Amino acid sequence: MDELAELAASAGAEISERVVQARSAPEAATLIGHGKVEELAAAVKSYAVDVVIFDHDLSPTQQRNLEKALAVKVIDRTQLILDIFASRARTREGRLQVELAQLNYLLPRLSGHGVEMSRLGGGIGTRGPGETKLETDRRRIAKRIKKIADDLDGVRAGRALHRRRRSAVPLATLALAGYTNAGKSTLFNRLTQSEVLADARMFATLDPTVRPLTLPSRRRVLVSDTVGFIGNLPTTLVKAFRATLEEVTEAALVLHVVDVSSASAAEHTAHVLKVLAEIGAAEVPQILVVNKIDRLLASETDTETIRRRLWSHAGGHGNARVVAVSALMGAGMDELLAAIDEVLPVDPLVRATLHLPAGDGATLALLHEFGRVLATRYTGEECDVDVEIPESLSRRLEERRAR
Ligand SMILES: Nc1nc2c(ncn2[C@@H]2O[C@H](COP(=O)(O)OP(=O)(O)OP(=O)(O)O)[C@@H](O)[C@H]2O)c(=O)[nH]1
Ligand SMILES: [Mg+2]
Repeated sequence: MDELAELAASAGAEISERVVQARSAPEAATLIGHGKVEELAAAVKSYAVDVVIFDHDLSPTQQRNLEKALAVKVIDRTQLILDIFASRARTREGRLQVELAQLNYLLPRLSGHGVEMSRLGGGIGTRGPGETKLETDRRRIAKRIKKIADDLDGVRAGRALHRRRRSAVPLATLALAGYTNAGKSTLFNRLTQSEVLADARMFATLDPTVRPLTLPSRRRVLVSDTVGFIGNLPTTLVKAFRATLEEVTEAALVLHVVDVSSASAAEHTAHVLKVLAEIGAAEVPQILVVNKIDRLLASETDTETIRRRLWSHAGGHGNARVVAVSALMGAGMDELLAAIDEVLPVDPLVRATLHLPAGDGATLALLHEFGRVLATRYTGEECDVDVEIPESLSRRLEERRAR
């Protein structure tokens, strides 16, 4: 309920009243049962509320019955989150993703309306002979979904190209991931000296942002800030943001940020680990960044204690590096940077056979300087060189030859 209140506040709502109903089973018509509906109706009147938000999925019938009985708008948690997303999406891809999620949410609900919406109506040219409104609605939505999916494919192809270009330059990506409000954007700003929006509202970040960062080892990497996670998100919604989450799956290292000052920190950690596994990022090396330690008592900041607490709800991953920081105050940044340098899979060595013009002294010199030349075979004007070199050099050479 606290999380729902926070979400509602993030959507711009003011909370007038919380009502809790305990039942052995949900009631089919109204979820909460008649007596409770009456009590709720009285509260709606006395506080003059505009909207009632349920922390439970509502069936289309329940939603309709409740709206009739309460005479105000009734929404559930998913719709609230969709509303927040819709108001935050800035990029074209973000907007398309949100619309896709909204339509996917709507489609199964339409079928629920079956009987009422099957009325034949006017609207010349909107439907064929004998076609029901439901069918036209479904078809229109399905068509729109298809169109958005195509548009998204286009946007994603462009993005994949971007990422390929990015990976042609040997820069690893660090992805910030974590529960909404954990402090990812604050840490992003701290690490990269940027000023992306960091805000107490949930889901402040929707579209990924990427900035360069130079590590103490002088290696340059890219840091990517991403959309936050939240519990009980319908899979259709999660899927709509798959593209954004690709930043995480394709990263060399995930900085899993958790707000340790939250009473639910352990649940949040477990949830994020679960989602990371679902999107195929379970194998990506991870550092658990324990954030907001400025809010803890000094006696609570012991890393081992924190680790035990955070892993109480999660299986596995218990051996990830844990670094305690305060992104807001800047504490622990040196430790975090050192940990990144240690954990980041370094430019690994690759074996290759290069086919070069025999006169390409510059390349041969590079190979000798940065790698190991195992054998050289000359055939006339050309030569084959067996080498063991850092991947970044191999990529640089390929790129040079492609030009
Ligand atoms: N006390 C304290 N507050 C912090 C710290 N880091 C972030 N915050 C606050 O936590 C709130 C959320 O921070 P963000 O950086 O926007 O969090 P986020 O993870 O990017 O959140 P979303 O983008 O909404 O998922 C803001 O009000 C920050 O000022 C910290 O180390 N200490
Ligand atoms: Mg953010």
